[in-house]
Amino acid sequence: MNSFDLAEHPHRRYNALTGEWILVSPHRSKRPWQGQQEEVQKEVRPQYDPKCYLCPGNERANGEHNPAYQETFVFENDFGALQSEVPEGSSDKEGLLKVHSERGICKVICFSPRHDLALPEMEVNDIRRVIDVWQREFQELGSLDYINYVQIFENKGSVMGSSNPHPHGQIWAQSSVPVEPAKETIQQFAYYQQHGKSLLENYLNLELQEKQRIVLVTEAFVALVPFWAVWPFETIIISKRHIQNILQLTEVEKDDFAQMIKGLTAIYDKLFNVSFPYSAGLHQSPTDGQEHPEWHFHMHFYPPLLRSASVKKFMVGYEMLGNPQRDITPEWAAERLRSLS
Ligand code: H2U
Ligand code: ZN
Repeated sequence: MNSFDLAEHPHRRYNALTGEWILVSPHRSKRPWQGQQEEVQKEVRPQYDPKCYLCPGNERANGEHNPAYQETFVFENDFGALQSEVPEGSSDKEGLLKVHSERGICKVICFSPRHDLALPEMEVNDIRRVIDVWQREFQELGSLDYINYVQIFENKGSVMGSSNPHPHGQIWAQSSVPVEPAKETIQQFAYYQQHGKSLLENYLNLELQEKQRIVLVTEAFVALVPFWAVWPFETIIISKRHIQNILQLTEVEKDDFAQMIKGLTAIYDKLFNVSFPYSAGLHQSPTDGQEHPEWHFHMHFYPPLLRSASVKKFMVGYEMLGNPQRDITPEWAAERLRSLS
């Protein structure tokens, strides 16, 4: 038998950020690349759609009219999953039936007045305006005393459940730290306690040495396919500087972040020659009044597509019952993405 090779042999990888494991089966992906063989019908959208509830001036479900906004527009989600006024309540029966009331605020952010643009097609300056909005909202929502976490995200594409092609994102801000950032808090905290350094700072240094999983580098950020990626073309944007949240980005870094988001999403669009669907979002320190020196600002991209514009990865079977599994290696995915930059 040959010696163990990450590119050949089945193995488990550890996700240092969540403490979870994934199964990688590289021997199954020895088939030829078929990514770009599909002819995709490009959807042509108007700049303004009179029936779109996000376009300037149009009516929303609650009867309100959007203003004639020129840049970005933020409103409270008319069907928010969270509500700001909820009676306080909790119970715990023998540690088995636990419940507590949850308060929060859900908002929708229109990235642009243009119905036909997605982030990769927007000007860097306009993406920079979206980052300014994220910063402002994080500040405002995070300073409310009952808000302890502000989750900023985007669902792009109907396969991700996005209800409308108009470029938009969401914010869900709430009293509890949701499960994913809570896992990352535990992992980063333990690492910081032990090493006195940010987990992602040390991880990024390793990645910059190994180079194989790097996709795109700017002045202040690095985009890479994480060592422990679950989704075929999953990426993470990590700030080179160890900062806890978006409020600490300088003006120059915000411009650079806009550049990075445009660059990465444009690479994604080239991969299968389609407006690439994903769920993406910022992960940053909780807004619970603590300092959280362990936290390191980053952004995840979780795209579902596997082999073409229509073949997506399913998280079923073993993945629901065991743990996530992938065939193509993160190194191979990174190489594909890098070749498109
Ligand atoms: P998604 O496309 O990611 O689902 O986000 C759109 C959000 O917009 C969705 O959460 C809200 C939905 O509740 N919405 C309004 O707030 N007002 C409307 O008139 C329609 C949709
Ligand atoms: Zn629209």
